[in-house]
Amino acid sequence: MEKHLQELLEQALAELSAAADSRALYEAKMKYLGRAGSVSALYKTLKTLPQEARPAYGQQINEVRVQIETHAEVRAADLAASELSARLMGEREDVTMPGRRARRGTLHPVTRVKNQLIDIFAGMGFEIFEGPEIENDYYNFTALNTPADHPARDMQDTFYVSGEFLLRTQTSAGQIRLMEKKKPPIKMLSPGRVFRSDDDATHSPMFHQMEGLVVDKHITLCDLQGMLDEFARVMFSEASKTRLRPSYFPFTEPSVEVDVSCHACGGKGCPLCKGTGWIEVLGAGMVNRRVLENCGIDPDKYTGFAFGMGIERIAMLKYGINNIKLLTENDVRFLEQFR
Ligand code: 2U9
Repeated sequence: MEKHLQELLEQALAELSAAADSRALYEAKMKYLGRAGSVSALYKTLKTLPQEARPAYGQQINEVRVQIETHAEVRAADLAASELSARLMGEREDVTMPGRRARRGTLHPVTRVKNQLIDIFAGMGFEIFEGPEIENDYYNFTALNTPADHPARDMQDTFYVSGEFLLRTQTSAGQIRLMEKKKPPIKMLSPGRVFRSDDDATHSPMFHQMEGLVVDKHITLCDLQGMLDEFARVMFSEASKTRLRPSYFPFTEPSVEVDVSCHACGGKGCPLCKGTGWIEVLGAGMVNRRVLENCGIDPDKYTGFAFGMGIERIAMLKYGINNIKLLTENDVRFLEQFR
């Protein structure tokens, strides 16, 4: 090989070897093999040579070009491999590093109490039935023996949607719908949202109710109290007792308010039970015979008991919550206490 070609080749190979990265390698290669590169310039000198000298010189230039190309390829592969491994080293994950702990959510206290109530009553054989939130006047009031002039129908208590349609004030409206279709024995539990125009520290315009209904032959108030005793023991304390006080609801006769012995003081008297030893927890009674008749059930053959409670009230009593608004504010500091 001609001396100047040999020198050019050695210089090119040295520069390719010295290239520190792919970019520098590309530039070094272009310096020799690019359109304006030194090797390309050599090809242009061919036509200045005598005809017979051209093939041998041309072959030598080719050899220089091929050697530069081959060396550039080998060098490119080396650089790509070392650049990849440097990148991988930089990105390497430390699998032994402790993970960032994800903050786990909690069930809302109303959901917890609702689930617990469903567990208790489903365990006693109650079926769950959820009716519509928008009801008509008949199912929400008339069928439940609440006549047209009853104060519960007052515009100030009930949210009317339009005409005869309203936001249900009690889940028992849906129970009537089911009773029209299903004949006794009936044992159903209706959890759901209800709406009343009421707003203070213990009342909210929307709250959750749980109403239960049992209709069969020979059902008595004793059956009701036995079942509520079991509910109070599971929900509040193993030592809980219940007592019934006379009351009035249009849909039950007789009607009762149900008190549970205070779970905070065991019945001795404390601020929670206002010194009485008892806490009013729910309302109940024997289903009014007119309600049974409205659903096509013969009240001389069948009797039934019904009860109703506000789930927020149970949650407030159970967890010592003094303002119902805490249950709708969704303050995480409040909610995360319920684990
Ligand atoms: C049918 C017939 C009667 C359900 C009952 C109560 C008594 C009661 C209140 C408790 C607190 C509503 O959420 S609250 O404001 N409920 O006192 N509810 S008896 O009576 C029924 C249910 C269904 C067919």
